[in-house]
Amino acid sequence: MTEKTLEQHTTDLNEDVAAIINAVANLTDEIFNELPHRRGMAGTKNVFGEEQKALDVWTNDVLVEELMKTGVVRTIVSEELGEPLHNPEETGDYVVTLDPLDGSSNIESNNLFGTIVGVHKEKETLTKGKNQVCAFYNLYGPITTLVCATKDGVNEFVKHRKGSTDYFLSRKNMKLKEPGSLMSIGGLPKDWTPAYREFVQEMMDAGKKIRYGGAFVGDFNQILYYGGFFSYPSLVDKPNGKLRLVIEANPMSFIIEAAGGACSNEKGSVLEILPDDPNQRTPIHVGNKDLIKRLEEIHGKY
Ligand code: AFP
Repeated sequence: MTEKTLEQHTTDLNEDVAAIINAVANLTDEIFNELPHRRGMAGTKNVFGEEQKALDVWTNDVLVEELMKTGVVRTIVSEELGEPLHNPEETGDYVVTLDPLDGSSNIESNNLFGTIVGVHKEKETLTKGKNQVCAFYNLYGPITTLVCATKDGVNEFVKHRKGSTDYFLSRKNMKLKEPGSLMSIGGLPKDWTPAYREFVQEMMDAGKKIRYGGAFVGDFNQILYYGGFFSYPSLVDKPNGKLRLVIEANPMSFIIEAAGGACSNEKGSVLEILPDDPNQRTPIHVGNKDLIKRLEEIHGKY
């Protein structure tokens, strides 16, 4: 029997949430086909002072336009916009967070990158990650997949390139494997805190294998498949680490919890943090529950 398409799957969801997922999914071909042609700099900087790649800027523009067209999105918080963008009609119940091209420094080296989306149905623009109703990401890899989570679970859809070009359900109700085998760790080891060093040493002694590719979407995706953990920890001179709470850490934390895992900022769940700035950063650790628990135990000793 042929598996369900993404569009068929979304008919089981709230229709507004379905419209948001399909708006992003329907742009996959357009974005994918553009990838080889926009690998240079756009010549502008985002709010983090980082040079924007042509592809980042372009992808942001097409996604924002399509999401606003759904009529259900009130506000978009995007890495590339700087400030939240409000729908001028002030209609729509949803706040959508967007990292249009996560891992954009991988564009030139041709390593993995993708799009991360979080969906909130809240009056406030900035709310806790636990209030998300859905989160998903698109991975434009050799095989293009869309991994989508609601509180009911996580499913992976694969984009077909022969015959029908729809997304088809490829992994149903994904759960992290026990025991997890991988660790994917960001930040320079010389800048790790003593607590984090102790944790990593324990994980290495326990036989975890290191695999890191430099894009949260790609690194997270392998943890979702093999189990283990992904970290971008607090660093000695950067206590908030590197990754953005609202657009990166929250959607991925929501997905890991829906897959039976846990998330942490070294003190507690990332999903409990009330953001006060759309661009704030947080240490982030996502993975199997027992590993995240152990990470917090070790940090608690210091
Ligand atoms: P870019 O989008 O600037 O490439 O940053 C990617 C990212 O935000 C996240 O996707 C990675 O996990 C992390 O930064 C990689 O950072 P390092 O280059 O310090 O490993």
